[in-house]
Amino acid sequence: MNYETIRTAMAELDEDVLLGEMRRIAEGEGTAEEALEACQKGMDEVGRLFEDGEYFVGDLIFAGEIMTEAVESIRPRLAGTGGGSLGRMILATVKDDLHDIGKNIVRIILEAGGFDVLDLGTDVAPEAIVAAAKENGISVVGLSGVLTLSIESMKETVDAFRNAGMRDGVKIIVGGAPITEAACERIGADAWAKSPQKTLAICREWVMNG
Ligand code: B12
Repeated sequence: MNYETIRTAMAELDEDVLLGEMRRIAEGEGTAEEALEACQKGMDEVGRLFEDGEYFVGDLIFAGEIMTEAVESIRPRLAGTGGGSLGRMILATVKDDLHDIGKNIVRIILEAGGFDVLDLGTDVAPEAIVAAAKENGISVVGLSGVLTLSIESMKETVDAFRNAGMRDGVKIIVGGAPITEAACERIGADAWAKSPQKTLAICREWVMNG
């Protein structure tokens, strides 16, 4: 399997080649994880081309659509037990951020790994996340965001849990392009991750070991 073809097709927005290669993965060639990584690298290239003025917002939207389709197409190969046996958790893109491709990929992996994911969508206000956690008795929360500004929205969300007297009862994991160890500390989250696989491992550990 040549993952470079996937990366290039994603970067060049070549839908036919991208989906054709993903079909081969879906049928059992290569590994789904490496295909996902190649898509991600292609998407980074899309971001760079946008910064350089070669791509426009319409291209970003199209890139989002084909990446989502590509990942959906290999869902059955993203290993796991499924079935929601690890219980319910929340996933949301934070306030003022409309990006949801990364969140949706993380959701696919968490679901494949056994979580029942309550996806609150994008641009979700801190109070709405706290209310949903309270209403559903949820103890694991994943916050996604790719704008630099989202770091502040994540911090506000963690603070909202604290102000509601619920901070000790929830584990919060944050992720998205601008998230680093330093950002995680500033936000006051319990963990952060770049890869969806690592996200699943951390959340599973929380559920298994209380
Ligand atoms: C596609 C895209 C869009 C699409 C989004 C479509 C959609 N449905 O999501 C559209 C066109 C709508 C869009 C809009 C805008 N965008 Co935009 N967009 C991108 C782009 C090219 C890709 C983002 C993406 O999906 N990456 C792929 C996913 C899979 O990666 P990811 O999100 O990082 O997720 C992975 C990990 O981070 C992690 N992860 C994700 N979530 C979580 C959650 C948890 C809990 C964990 C643990 C892990 C985790 O796992 C994921 C899978 O590996 C980026 C550039 C880039 N390369 O990142 C710019 C980018 C994010 N956008 C940018 C900008 C400026 C905008 C706009 C302001 C543009 C404009 N002028 O209108 C608007 C903002 C709208 C808003 N308020 O949010 C800037 C942000 C700059 C900044 N630092 O703040 C970027 C970086 C482009 C750039 N270089 O300038 N965008």
